Amino acid sequence: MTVDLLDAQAPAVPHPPHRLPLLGDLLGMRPRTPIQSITETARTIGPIFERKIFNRRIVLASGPDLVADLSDEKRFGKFLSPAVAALRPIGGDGLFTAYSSEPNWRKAHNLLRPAFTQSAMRSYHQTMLDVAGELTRYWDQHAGVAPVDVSPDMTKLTLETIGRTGFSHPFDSFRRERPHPFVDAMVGALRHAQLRTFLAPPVVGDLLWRNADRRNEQRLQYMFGVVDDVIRERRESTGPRPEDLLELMMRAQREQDPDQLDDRNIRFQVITFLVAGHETTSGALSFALYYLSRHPDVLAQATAEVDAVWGTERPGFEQVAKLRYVRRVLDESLRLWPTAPVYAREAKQDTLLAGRYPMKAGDGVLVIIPALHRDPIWGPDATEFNPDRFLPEHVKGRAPHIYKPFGTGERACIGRQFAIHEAVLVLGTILQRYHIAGEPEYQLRVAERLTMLPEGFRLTLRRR
Ligand code: MNH
Repeated sequence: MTVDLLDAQAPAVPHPPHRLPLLGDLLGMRPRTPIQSITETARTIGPIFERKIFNRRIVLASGPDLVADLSDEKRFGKFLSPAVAALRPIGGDGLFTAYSSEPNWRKAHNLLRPAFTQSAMRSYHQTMLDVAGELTRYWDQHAGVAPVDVSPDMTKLTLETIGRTGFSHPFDSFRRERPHPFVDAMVGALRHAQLRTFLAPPVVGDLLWRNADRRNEQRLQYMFGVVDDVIRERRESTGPRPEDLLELMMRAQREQDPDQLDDRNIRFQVITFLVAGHETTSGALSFALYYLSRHPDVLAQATAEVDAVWGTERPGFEQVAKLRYVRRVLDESLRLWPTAPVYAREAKQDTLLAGRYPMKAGDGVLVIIPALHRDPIWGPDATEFNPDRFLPEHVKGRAPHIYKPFGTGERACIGRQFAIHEAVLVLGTILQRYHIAGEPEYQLRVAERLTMLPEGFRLTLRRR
């Protein structure tokens, strides 16, 4: 017997007040900061609601019970939200933008997972240290002279790290006045994809966008060209082969591994790692530095830990994970500002979400991570910064599935260990070398691109 779930007595999903014909809930949105706008809506409307923009209806969830249920991998899987689907021209069937049903997703997942285990991080450690050293050489020129603009410098650092560990390809970020043209093209293409999803009214949209689309096509062709050159050079090189992500993919081709990827897919993986692997970690570092600069007690405790564990030496691989307090600062920063703020799930079958809301197979729900991370389940001080929340004794007693900065299930972030090792290493390096101070009058402003980053946040540095 089949039951039509839509006939069941189900509560309607609430929507914001003042819905208009055609425009729907568009006027309630701040187009430049949609996630922050949605997070505020969640606080007033509750843990699940829908938004209708033009004719597109989107269900958004942030309640712990809903997110826990959506984590059931038997009934739900990754959904490509409109914002992620818009990245397909950039990421193709690379890991992040692939549909789980595409064969290349599992092949790439099997092939690349070994490169992201905790032990694999050992092989990236020296490169990460080298790049952190380039940051401090660059910052030394500013120490005691002028404040540094944190987010753009963190973005230089993380792009450089993923470029070198992934593909042995330096972007020379700290030696340039202007960003590398590849970075301009990538940022332009990402911005284009985002604007195109949120600001394209049906029908007239395509005409209005024709010129912008053509410029974007040029950006993509340029990016593909750069990556294809890297791949070709590697294939033709007779010298020693670096051990990086690219080599893993090239070796699988040479050895006819069942999980081998073709050239077109390798290109999409390279671009995917450059995109997914840098702005998220950059934001995490920037928010952590922001909170350190705002909480003198936390800063003192973190600095004391670095001094106790690292002294004045360059840290070895094992010494990074020993910065337990710095790690908690990072975890708590990612709680308040999960820099990849949304992931989406779809029903694999007709089902009731959390036993209440009917979903048809293929229906999608967006998880609003910042709202989940500020849910009252975190306590009356949920919006306050407090790294002690991540003390082992507190983590142990906590409900599962209420902390999701890296997504969920088999489509969760493959780069999690990479990001954590890099971020803790860099925070330790900065605390070891500088007294940092924010500007007292600075008010946190969070810019939203594909990710979230503090904007206009500057630090004054003094060598210790
Ligand atoms: Mn990452 C997927 C957050 C760093 C590479 N990443 C995800 C998802 C989240 C996420 C959330 C799940 C998205 C979804 O379900 O649609 N990632 C982060 C955060 C950081 C981060 C908050 C840093 C902090 N990510 C990194 C780094 C890399 C990386 C560093 C690479 C070196 N992430 C990925 C890839 C995926 C992903 C690749 C897609 C994995 C898959 O679907 O198989």
